[in-house]
Amino acid sequence: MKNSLAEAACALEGRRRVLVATHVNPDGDAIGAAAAAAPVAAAKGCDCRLFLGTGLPEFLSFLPLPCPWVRALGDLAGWTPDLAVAVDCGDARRTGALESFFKNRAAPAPGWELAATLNIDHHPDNTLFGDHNWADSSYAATGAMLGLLAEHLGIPLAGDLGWAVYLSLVADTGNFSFASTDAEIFAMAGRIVSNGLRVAEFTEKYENTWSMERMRLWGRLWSEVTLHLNGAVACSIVPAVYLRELGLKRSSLDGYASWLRKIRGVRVVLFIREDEPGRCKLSLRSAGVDTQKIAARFGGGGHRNAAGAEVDMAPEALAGIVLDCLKTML
Ligand SMILES: [Mn+2]
Repeated sequence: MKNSLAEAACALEGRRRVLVATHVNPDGDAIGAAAAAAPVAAAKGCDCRLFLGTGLPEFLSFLPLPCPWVRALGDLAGWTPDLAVAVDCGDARRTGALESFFKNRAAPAPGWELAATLNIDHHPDNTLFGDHNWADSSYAATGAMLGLLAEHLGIPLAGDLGWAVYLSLVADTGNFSFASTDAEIFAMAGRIVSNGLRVAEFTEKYENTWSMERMRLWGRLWSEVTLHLNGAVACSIVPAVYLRELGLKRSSLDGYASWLRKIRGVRVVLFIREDEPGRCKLSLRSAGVDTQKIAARFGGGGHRNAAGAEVDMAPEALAGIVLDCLKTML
């Protein structure tokens, strides 16, 4: 019962107002899982809101959202949840402005003292920070867990809910290509398609949407990739000025790191985005090398094959340290 689908289903019982939150700078699984959680709660009779503290990324704005969303808690304008659900967050810190609520139940506004918390996630280092939890790293995507929860409650994965769960599956399996892509994932995708999702229509909205500026940025970065440790590591650094010059947002780099795995012989991708002088986002992608261990050294987290951290350091210095770590691991 503890830490299970049953516990998650039970946590929804008798709730009236459910706030769904996900991690800052959300990816496809985060938005898909959040958008899937709302109809699940709504089917139990709840009024729902989404909290997206860092906004809805442009490349995911095609997804129909099931309920109103807010960027700041103040925008809830007196609407008070009796359950707050965090999806795709390994720990409370990932929820941004809701961190102290999820961590210590510090009420951001009067009335919040009565709200319980539910944590649904698939990160292996999940800290079980909810009053109720369902954390299981055997799932390829948090959205797949929401899909199972919906089906458990008798809600078919169709319409907008189908789109939300499908987005999660596609995003966290790298278009059904990572090791986490198992028969269950294909079976769930199959049920969604049986229920009416048109794959080509989804792909058109999700994939074929690039601006020329984004294409130019990737081209520039690809021309500057360096190889290390006998070709086993590909390293790419994005100075902040590149994005500024092209008028691009950070989200224009989503998916970039995984692409470098295409280089023959590369087992680890080391990708560093400079956000401001002395502050970087480190992203690691690998085949079989435990990158979560490296990210954890910098206070970050993630999965074995995909991990990241925010680091106060210059990009070149950070690259040097990570390459030293990798030298002992490869
Ligand atoms: Mn995920």
